[in-house]
Amino acid sequence: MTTVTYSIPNISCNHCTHTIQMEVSDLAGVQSVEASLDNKQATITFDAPATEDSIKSLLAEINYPVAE
Ligand SMILES: [Cu+2]
Repeated sequence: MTTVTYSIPNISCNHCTHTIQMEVSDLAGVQSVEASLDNKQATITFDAPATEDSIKSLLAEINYPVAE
């Protein structure tokens, strides 16, 4: 199990955090998603088949790209 916190500048309201939590939770292998409006971050716990790349790709697709 891996837990990673991503910085996501596009988070601007509670709808954003809700969308991220719903969409990322649907990815196979993702165990938990905690998105924070205050920090503009999402902390995601996952296992195979999810990977950092697949999570970042999904976030970019739904318009919440991860800041590098
Ligand atoms: Cu929003």
